[in-house]
Amino acid sequence: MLRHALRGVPAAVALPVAAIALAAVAAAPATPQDVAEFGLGPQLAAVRKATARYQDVRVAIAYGYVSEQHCIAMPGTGAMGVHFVHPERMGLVMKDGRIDGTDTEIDPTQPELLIYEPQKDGGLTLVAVEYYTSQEAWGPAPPPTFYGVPFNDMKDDPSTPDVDEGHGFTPHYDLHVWLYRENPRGMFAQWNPAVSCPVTPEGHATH
Ligand SMILES: [Cu+2]
Repeated sequence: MLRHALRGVPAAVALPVAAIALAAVAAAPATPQDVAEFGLGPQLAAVRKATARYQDVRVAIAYGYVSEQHCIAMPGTGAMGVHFVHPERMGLVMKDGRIDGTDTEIDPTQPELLIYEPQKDGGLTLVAVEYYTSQEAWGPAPPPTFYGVPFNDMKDDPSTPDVDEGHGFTPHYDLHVWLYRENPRGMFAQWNPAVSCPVTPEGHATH
């Protein structure tokens, strides 16, 4: 009993210190503009709290996220980075050579994708979380929202054969939330000019 109580003391002291250290590394808060515009300060804080662990990519992998390998950029507009998908949370299936999903549940604390920016030293820095559902699975209802912020309608445009607006996915709804890298274009924009992909021999980044 006494030993148990003594052992409990250092843990109780250490806990707040660890909490403060975690708060210090948790990056970019929502800009005042985002909070004012959408009034989502507490919701964004909750998502950040639930996803801060994925700043260590090894933790993300342990939780089931899988790298999509390519760093996606739109030169002149910005980049996303390297997507890590969670096959289970998406209900991932392949359809006509594209990624499709059968799961329509959207849980803000359990994003279907995480996005990392490759670093010069080979490391990966978490920059955003992303929510996803396939349009076919979702059905004719209005697009899903993140606390009222509507998802983007994403599908390949057959009239631009050299660009894949669907990014390898079948038609889907998605929303990026730039919780870990402040985005000058806004918290929920598709592309972030403050994120970059490494220059490849073929040119600047892939799409
Ligand atoms: Cu993306």
